[in-house]
Amino acid sequence: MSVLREDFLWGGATAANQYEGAWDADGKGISVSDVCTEGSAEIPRRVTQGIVPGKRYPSHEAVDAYHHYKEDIALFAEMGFKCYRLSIAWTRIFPTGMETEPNEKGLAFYDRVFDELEKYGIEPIVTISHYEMPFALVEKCNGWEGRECIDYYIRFCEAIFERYQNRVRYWLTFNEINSGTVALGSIQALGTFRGYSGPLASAPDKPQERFQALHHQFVASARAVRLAHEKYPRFRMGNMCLQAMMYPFSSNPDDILETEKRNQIINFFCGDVQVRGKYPGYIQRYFEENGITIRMEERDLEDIQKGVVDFYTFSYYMTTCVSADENKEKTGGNFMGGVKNPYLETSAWGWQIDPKGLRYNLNVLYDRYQIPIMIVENGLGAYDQPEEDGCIHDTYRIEYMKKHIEQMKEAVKDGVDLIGYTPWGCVDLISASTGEMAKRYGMIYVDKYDDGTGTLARRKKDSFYWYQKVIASNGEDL
Ligand code: BGP
Repeated sequence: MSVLREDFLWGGATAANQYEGAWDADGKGISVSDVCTEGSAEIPRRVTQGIVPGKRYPSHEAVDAYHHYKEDIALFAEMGFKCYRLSIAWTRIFPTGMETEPNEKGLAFYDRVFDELEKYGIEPIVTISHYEMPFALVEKCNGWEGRECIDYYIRFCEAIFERYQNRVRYWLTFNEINSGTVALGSIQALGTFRGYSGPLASAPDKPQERFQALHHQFVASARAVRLAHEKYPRFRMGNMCLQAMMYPFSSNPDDILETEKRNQIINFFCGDVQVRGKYPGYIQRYFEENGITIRMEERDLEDIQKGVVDFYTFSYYMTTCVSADENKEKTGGNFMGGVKNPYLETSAWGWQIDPKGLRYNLNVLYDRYQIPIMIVENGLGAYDQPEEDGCIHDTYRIEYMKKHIEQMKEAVKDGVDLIGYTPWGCVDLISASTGEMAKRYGMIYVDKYDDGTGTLARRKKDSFYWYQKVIASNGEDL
């Protein structure tokens, strides 16, 4: 008998804006990611107000899954995927977000994708909004700061719920919703960057706007969940948080308290709202101390209370430390850096690698919420070097995944109800933070490079065969 449940959802994850390309095909509108330029580990990725001629926007072609989805899904099936997490590009369905009727060609594209998944018995897990809101809504109402986004989002949900009701059962309302609790989230997650052009990480931080925008996302998410529960009882609705748990750097009580405070705001606040159905006590103090006042309408708190999710999902790449001492050495990271942990190694992009942190995260989350959990992103962004014969011996990726899966199993033994695992970027795609191709996560290599060259041909890396074996043994043969 295996440690993991027999119906464990093994799979992989992608997002439309980093994967599909075809940014203006068949009536698609411009998304916030379509105005984010290329960048690299050294050169910051920038955002522009609209598309500026002469700049390179990697999402425009990405790895062209719009035209390669069939071969990719066939490869997923060959690896043994039970599920596949994808997002539906809002701008394919409602190009500016404000139309009253959906774009049929956009809807038809995802029908074709779901046909293909059905052919292989792969269960889709759909992220409704993954860093790809219509750019027109940034111009119109400063993204999610505008309350009208709630209605536009619900219109989008109504269209896709109705259309795919018999094909999709698992839905996630917002990707990494808690990225809105930090400054960087104002670009791709919240769209609150009207008028700003420049590096993603240097946008002027406006916490009042961010938390107002987040409130609108909470209401939108809750209404989507309510709509699903009322009209489509077979749906299972999940949230999605970026889980970057923080450890106290030392046993100094000041470090402990500072860590607790940051974990509350960054790692728990959104989950507390979406799972427990109300604003937690600690956020009131944070709002007061930071001069934040949330404008609410009467129904909002009731929606939040009634629209709680059925399962909790999260991305996991790293942990960081917190110290009350400002001078401690820092490390980079997935949306949020922190104090460097002397016990951990880092990836080439400075993300601290911490498999045991995954077990810790799972335990903490399950203790807190007591609902099923799914890990919907995890993986190692690395520079892959194909051999002369084209083979990619990515032993470092196998090592990374093996250690994380081991810890995931430990967490299950600890009693966590873990229902699935979908490693990020199962096929190489564009990095969200740096906009580069060179940061690869896939088990499938895509012949595509940062200068725009490449045949887009797909090749199996060593990790492809390894993951195939892991799935076939339900995680026993690592
Ligand atoms: C998460 C996002 C993904 C993905 C991943 C890896 O924050 O949900 O969209 O990109 O991180 O990050 P990156 O692409 O920056 O390496």
